[in-house]
Amino acid sequence: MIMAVLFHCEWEEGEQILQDLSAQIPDMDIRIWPDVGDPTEIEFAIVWKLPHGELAKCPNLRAILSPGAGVDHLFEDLDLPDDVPIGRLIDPLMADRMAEYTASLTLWSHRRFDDYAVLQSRKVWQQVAQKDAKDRGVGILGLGALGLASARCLRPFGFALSGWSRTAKSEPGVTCYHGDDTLAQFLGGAEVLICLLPLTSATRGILNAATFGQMPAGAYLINCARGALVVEDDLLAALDSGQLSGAALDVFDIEPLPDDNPLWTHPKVRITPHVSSLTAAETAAPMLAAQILQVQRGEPLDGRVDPGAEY
Ligand code: NDP
Ligand code: OXD
Repeated sequence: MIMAVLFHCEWEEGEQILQDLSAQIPDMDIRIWPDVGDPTEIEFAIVWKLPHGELAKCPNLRAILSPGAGVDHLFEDLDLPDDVPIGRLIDPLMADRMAEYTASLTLWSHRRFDDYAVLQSRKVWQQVAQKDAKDRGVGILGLGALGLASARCLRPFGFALSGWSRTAKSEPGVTCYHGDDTLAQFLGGAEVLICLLPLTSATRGILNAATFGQMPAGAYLINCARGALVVEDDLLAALDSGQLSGAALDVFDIEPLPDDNPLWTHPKVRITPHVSSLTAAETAAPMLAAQILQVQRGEPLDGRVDPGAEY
């Protein structure tokens, strides 16, 4: 019987991932969706935002692999087969890329460059009060692969670092909180909040009027995870009231961000187009090929997702 891989990834890097995969698993028949052929021949799916219902048509799937770190795009498919292992990328290069982004924006906010940009626009020579890093609380929502890399990148600056996760964690130089009961306490110390949570049923809309209200007045939000973690109207209200001093947003509920979205022109918002940590073919293709081989050999799957937790 022919065994095939279904591939769907519309990123610019998708073409290179495909080429590298073809070289690394030459005996596999890679089929680019929608040219699935006989769906009973599909053994593996490497898919990003595949239209919902398509995986359910492949009865012999042995693994579903995300070419990114997030798997919310899979769990949003109500017809996702529930008995097939799901793998995601845990890639040190992506962690480095994310840490560069979150550290840059943390320093940007800490050193008040937005305030200086406003003063410059008015030709005002004025020094703004500056805290030392040890007095600046930086909180990281999500202490997983990317959250931990961000914490480790920021640690040498001496910030008062804290992190929040679902299960207990221990990380030098980071005050670790876990579980819903500790969220308010964690947020109370987050003058800069870096969001690196997966989007799940438990985290959707977690950043809202109530949780913004638990942060110190004038806190700064950096969201690199998923747009739907944030209630956008509440974010706009918190920015307008001054509860938040600003936000750096890389991800949005609807991407690309529609032209008429007020975030585009909000003076306190910095926008990047979902670039904080792009998948790199150079590292992703070998990891995806290795995941396929692991399943074929009956070995544990790297980056295996817990379907109950949705990440
Ligand atoms: P991980 O799964 O490694 O880490 C997720 C972290 O969130 C873990 O610490 C986990 O807790 C915590 N968490 C999950 N659910 C809850 C909850 N209900 N309450 C408290 N904590 C929770 O993910 P990654 O670090 O690899 O990636 C994080 C997200 O970043 C991805 O899901 C994706 O959406 C986004 N991303 C964005 C990119 C971009 O370019 N903008 C690029 C790559 C990823 P615990 O440790 O206890 O399990
Ligand atoms: C990812 C992403 O999850 O790029 O990898 O958003």
